[in-house]
Amino acid sequence: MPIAFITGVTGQDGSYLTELLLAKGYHVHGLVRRASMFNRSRIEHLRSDPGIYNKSLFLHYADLSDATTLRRLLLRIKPNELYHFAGQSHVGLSFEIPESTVQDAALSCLTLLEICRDLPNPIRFYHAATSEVFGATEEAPQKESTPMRPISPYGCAKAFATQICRVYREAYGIPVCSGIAYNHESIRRGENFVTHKIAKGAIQASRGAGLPLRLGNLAATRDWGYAPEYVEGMWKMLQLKSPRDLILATGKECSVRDFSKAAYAAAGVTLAFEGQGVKEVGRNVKTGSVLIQVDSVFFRPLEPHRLVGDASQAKQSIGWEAKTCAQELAGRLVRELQAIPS
Ligand code: G4F
Repeated sequence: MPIAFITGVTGQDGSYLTELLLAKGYHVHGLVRRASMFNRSRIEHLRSDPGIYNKSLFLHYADLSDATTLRRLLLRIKPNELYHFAGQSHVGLSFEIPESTVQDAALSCLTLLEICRDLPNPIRFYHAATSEVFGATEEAPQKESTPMRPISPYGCAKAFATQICRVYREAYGIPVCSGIAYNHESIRRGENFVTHKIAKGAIQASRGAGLPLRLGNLAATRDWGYAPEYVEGMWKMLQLKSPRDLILATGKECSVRDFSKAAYAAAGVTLAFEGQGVKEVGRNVKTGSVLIQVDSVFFRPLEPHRLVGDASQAKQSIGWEAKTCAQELAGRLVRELQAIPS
């Protein structure tokens, strides 16, 4: 039975991947950051299942900076596959806390590679890279060959990690690959990411509750897909005989404004936008009330140009293709959040 080790097992991708791997008969070992209060809500349904917890799912508590502990764990567990997701991943926040973000996103990856280099048995290693490495790119859609031009501390750290993974693959033969994943969302996404924030705002607006939702750059566009589909692509990437870097994306762009319209429509509210820049508002077409306002607090010092990915190599080499587009995703998030008892 294959054994996987997942850093960031309590996050969105870690939790979906855990479910996928358990269903495939893996034993999954997850790394959880030490804290006085744990946030394990995304895997609580697995942790509280006596047929799963400590039978096929095992949790280990350590920080990414505890290199000795990580080495000891990997030597003892001897995983076949390692998925590295852990770390601060909010782009806006990375401008506020750049040092710890770079520590998490860049140096921890190097630490894990160094450990893998010394292990007696090779571990297949998935590194969670991101479209943020392309930043101010002039090419759209981006391909695996598109030059990296990151424009955030997080993007810079991920660009380093992606490059160092390639170096260790080529120099030491470590079977490591970086999945250059574009935004992938679900109801397990943190509430400070824009899709979750909008879906929640749409539900509140449909119930007639609360103040207008405050958002940042409405014109920003992203290539948004559905997270469970992406973790399947990540697993497939590691099954390649010679793992290589691949883009995981839908290939379609959607603005924050259009995502909001789709989410509010799914909640039964028709939105129309008027005004420009920080004066732009989203109104309820029926009642005329302002439901969305722009707040410059949520703007970032720099915003990527046009992040949209060409995933044709993933289709060719691992048969992976995104199925859910941004509009469908918006509706899905609203319906799934509505179904959660409050
Ligand atoms: O939801 P976001 O914060 O995601 P972002 O910055 O694209 O990053 C996510 O996807 C990347 C690619 O996969 C990952 F590397 C990264 O780790 C993370 O998972 O923001 C999306 C867009 C941005 O352009 C932002 O400026 O939405 C814009 N936005 C507008 N108003 C907002 C808001 N973003 C947030 N978080 N909150 C707002 O109120």
